[in-house]
Amino acid sequence: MNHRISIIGAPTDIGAGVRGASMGPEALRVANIVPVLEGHGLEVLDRGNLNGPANPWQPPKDGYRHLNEVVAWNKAVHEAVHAELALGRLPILLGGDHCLGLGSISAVARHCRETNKKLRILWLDAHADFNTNILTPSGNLHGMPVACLCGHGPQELIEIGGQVPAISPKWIRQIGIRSVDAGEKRFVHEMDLEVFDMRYIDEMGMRHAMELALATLDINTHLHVSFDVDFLDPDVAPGVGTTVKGGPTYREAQLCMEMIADTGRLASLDVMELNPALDVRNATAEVAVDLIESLFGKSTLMRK
Ligand code: HAR
Ligand code: MN
Ligand code: MN
Ligand code: MN
Repeated sequence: MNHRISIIGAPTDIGAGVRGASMGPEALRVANIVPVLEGHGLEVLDRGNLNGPANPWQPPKDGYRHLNEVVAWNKAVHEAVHAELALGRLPILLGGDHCLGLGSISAVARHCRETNKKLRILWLDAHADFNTNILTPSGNLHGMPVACLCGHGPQELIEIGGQVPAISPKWIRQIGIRSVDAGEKRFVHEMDLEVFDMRYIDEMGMRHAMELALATLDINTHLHVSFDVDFLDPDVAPGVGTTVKGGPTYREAQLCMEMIADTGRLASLDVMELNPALDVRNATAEVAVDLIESLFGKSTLMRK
């Protein structure tokens, strides 16, 4: 794995239906994300925070809330993430709400085209984030980034990566899903997304889900993890805007991260949707940093 890490903060809640994810980057810093990674021998550069428009808190227009502002933030994220990849570094995007996964992953996809790499995306989330302006019950763009990446969304958003669609649905594995809207569910099936939902994890176990999600990676694969903190059960992670009961336990999430670390292929990461306004003494930020530590190779005594 690349040991040169760049932290990029994107302090906005522009795509969310609840305010507060804009404070996520600072809460992760307060939870010691930089020294914890440095403690594992990684070289960490904190690039500070990106800038973008304020949240005007308006109702949706044509099924999209704050589209212009979401485009501006995603352009900033796209350029920042791409610049770090071009320098040969491993970007960690600190969100911010999950609409920014579009800017981040479109940058990763562009970098993979430029360097002839295969791309595998692990989408760790309670939600499929596969809505369109027709299907969405809310107009919130954090419910749409996966559809946008696959080419289904407003032109000014889907073209940010320079190629439409930015990715193929075949490159994605969704894990932990347990809240999908009715129309969104039909669209997930139509596009044939590979989803390891909570029912699958209950029946088959996290180990088996991850074995399949990580199958067929090779030396030429760029592995991107988009970690929506609401992936976790609300008992361990209350500090998110859209909690959904019945998520992975602390240990199930650790196993997920440990198995990703074991591949040695992790090359970029998003940490999204942390909402300090809803957290309890920064506990969710601390759990997120714990899990990130495992993702970067903290191991138990059983392994080297
Ligand atoms: N599916 C719902 C909607 O589109 C809720 C989406 C919530 N998304 C996130 N990110 N919190 O996963 O409004
Ligand atoms: Mn999400
Ligand atoms: Mn979510
Ligand atoms: Mn440690």
